[in-house]
Amino acid sequence: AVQVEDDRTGLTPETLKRAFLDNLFYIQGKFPRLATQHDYYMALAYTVRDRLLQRWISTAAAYTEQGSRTVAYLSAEFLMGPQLGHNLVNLGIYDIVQQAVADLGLNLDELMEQEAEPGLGNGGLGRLAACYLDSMATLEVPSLGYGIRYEFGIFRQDIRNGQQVEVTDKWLRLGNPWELPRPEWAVDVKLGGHTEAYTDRSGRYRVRWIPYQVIKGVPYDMPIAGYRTNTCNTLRLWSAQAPEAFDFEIFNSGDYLGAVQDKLSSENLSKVLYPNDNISQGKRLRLAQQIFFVSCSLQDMLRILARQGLALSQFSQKFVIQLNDTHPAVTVAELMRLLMDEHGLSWDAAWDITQRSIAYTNHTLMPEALEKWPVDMFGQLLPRHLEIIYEINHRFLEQVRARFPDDSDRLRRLSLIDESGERYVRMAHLACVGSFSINGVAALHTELLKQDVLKDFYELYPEKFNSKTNGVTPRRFMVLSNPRQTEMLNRTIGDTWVSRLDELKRLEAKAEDPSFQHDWHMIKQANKGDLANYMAKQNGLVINPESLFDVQVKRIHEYKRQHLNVLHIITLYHRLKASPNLEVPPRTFIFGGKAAPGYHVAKLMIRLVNGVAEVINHDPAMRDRLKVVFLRNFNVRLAQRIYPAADLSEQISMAGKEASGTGNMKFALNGAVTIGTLDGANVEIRDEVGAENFFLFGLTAPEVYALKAQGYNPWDYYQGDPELKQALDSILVGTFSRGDGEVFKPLIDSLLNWDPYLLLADYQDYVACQERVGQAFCDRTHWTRMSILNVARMGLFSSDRSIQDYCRDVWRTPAVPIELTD
Ligand code: 26Q
Repeated sequence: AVQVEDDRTGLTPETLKRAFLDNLFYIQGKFPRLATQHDYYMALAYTVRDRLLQRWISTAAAYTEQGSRTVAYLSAEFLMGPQLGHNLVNLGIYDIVQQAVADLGLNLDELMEQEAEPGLGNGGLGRLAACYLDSMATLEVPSLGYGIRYEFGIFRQDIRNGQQVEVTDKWLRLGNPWELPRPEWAVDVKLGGHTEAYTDRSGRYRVRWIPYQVIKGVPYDMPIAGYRTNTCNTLRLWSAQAPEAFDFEIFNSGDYLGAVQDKLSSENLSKVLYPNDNISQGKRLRLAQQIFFVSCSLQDMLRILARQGLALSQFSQKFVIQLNDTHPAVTVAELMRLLMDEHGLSWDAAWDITQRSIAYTNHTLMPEALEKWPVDMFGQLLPRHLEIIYEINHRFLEQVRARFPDDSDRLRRLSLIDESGERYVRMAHLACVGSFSINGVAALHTELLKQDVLKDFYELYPEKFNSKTNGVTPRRFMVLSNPRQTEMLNRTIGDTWVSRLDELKRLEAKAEDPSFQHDWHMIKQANKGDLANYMAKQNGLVINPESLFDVQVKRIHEYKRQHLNVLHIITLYHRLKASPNLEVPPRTFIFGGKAAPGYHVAKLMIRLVNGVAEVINHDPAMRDRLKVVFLRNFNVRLAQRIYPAADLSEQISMAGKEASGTGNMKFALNGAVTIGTLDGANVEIRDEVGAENFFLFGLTAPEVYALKAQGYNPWDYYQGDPELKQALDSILVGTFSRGDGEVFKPLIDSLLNWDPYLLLADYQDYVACQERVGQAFCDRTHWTRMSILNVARMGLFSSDRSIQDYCRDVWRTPAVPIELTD
């Protein structure tokens, strides 16, 4: 029989072209003469989506039939980035589609540029969630991501007069072809009000919650395709809506306009992503967002459980819930409430299920990032949950008292309620007590959790603690973003490394091969040329692609120390002014990253980078020697342009502050060499690539603690180092602020008086280390060899490895291969 390819599933060029034009006509309602680039993008996106849906349906059918054990990954953030290119890679049709659209006179890169990226996250934590979804699908692990469908993602960053300006991110404006609304699975979430005790018909004590407000959560599903597997999992994001009738009848009888107002305020819940990274403000709306997506997700899991004919007692066999930090930690109380109040289970039965189902990942050592909610606020919004938390705490502290008699200090430290001043609910404590697994995100981070932040919990429950070093997906951060290096890898070691990253090891044999080194260098040059063109367009600068591209891109934060990088630049500038014949390679310093809108010092740091850039880039003596560039609006799309072009990766946080870092891995995978402290995953990166291929500087975490304990005085360093003094003084007198001696005063004052992140203590070692970097870069063979070995030894840092570790040690979820059905 003649096999005719289906227009919705076929993968040949002819079928793809036909489907594409069909979608342009019937979905966009345009014919080619009228179609915009965006219309073409949408037509292509729907063409790709059709192919995903076929896999999605087969996957859902298999999981339902087999009742597969499923990971529920709960995260307030999923920083997905653009979907079109990534889906083309994972479906294995990138090249075919590129050719097909070219045949129609279109350019795939240009179409991909049309997509508004879903920026539903701040930085590392949100991007990690996205990498993990990719790896779970690739490893055929049944999984459901649960989060919030923010109408406004992370703000767009504009730079005006050297300063950050925030612009709202209306990413849904032109429609989102990558989501399917599922209104039939909407659920209600209660907020506010009070509770009442009553006795049920069998004489049991029960509690009923009379809420002040009910909000409807509507799920929107995004397909998550694995790399060259048939698996297509789901990311389910909840959108808040006013319920149909509730507020009309009960609260606002007669007041139509008032009721419409209330509806609007309900919809505010999923309106905007909080733009803070590693800092928690106790805002009521933020807590409402957390309970909203947690309650929706748990109700959805209970619906799925019932649909598959499973009993409540089987919940922990069907699902394992991974909490991405404490943002969804209210899961512990909400699952208890649902099981007891709505499904009639006893406390003990509900607690058994809860504790067996939940696992918690901690992502921070920063005290100001540990979430705590004022008890009053918590009780007003979630009266029933507060009661449950009090009861959990009561029973928990009883156990602690039995294990550690007469240790009231320990009880105070462990309590779920902080009572040292105003009373707070401690979300990390709730997560620790309510879960069977607690993990850090890098070896050092987990050790510091055990010794410090969660020490008391470690003494109580050592068996719960484990470490899972973060990873990144090589599909997005190599295959999609760095086609040149991908092609060279494929040519050299075949293409199986894409899902088995440790195979990059086989490159080591080539590290000394001059012709291989030459090709490797040329690829880096070409990537740098692309970024130089981008910088010319964006920043109006002529960049020498032969210069050392020294890059720091990440959220702007004092602990990440972008201003230490700036102090080095200023020092180099002063040295070159004083000794024009100094032999240093030309360097281009590249920065990117957003500051939380309310974080004034971080915004000043951006201003400082731009102030230094203005002076250096306009100094004729610096031409072809130094350039400084701040790239606006660092996001996933821009990240994909930057990593492939970097020579040097700046990972210079104060030791003991960066939980893991993941940008460090993306840079090294793309052949950048790292300059860094012994912090987070830098430690493991250095162990893997070898100390000789990594530029280490700075105090270690224990040295940091010792110095602080002994009494740190930044002033001593300022007085003791003329170059440091000159650098700080030049900022203070307005050299980089057009003579204004006030602007940067708060920044410099903080450094001279407190310097909580020890910039001044690490300055000298950093500058000396940068000198060694410069010398190494001048020896091209040496540098290229380091670059090759960095890539060859990145196998450990695939998110596939991280997910395999979670599956083995925490989730116990077997892979479920999917067969395609028509
Ligand atoms: C909390 C409460 C209220 C508002 C906002 C927040 C909030 C939001 C985002 C707190 C923290 C975050 C983000 C934290 C984060 O990105 N942490 C990073 O996680 C990465 C993945 O594990 C690590 O690699 C980084 O080291 C860590 O900083």
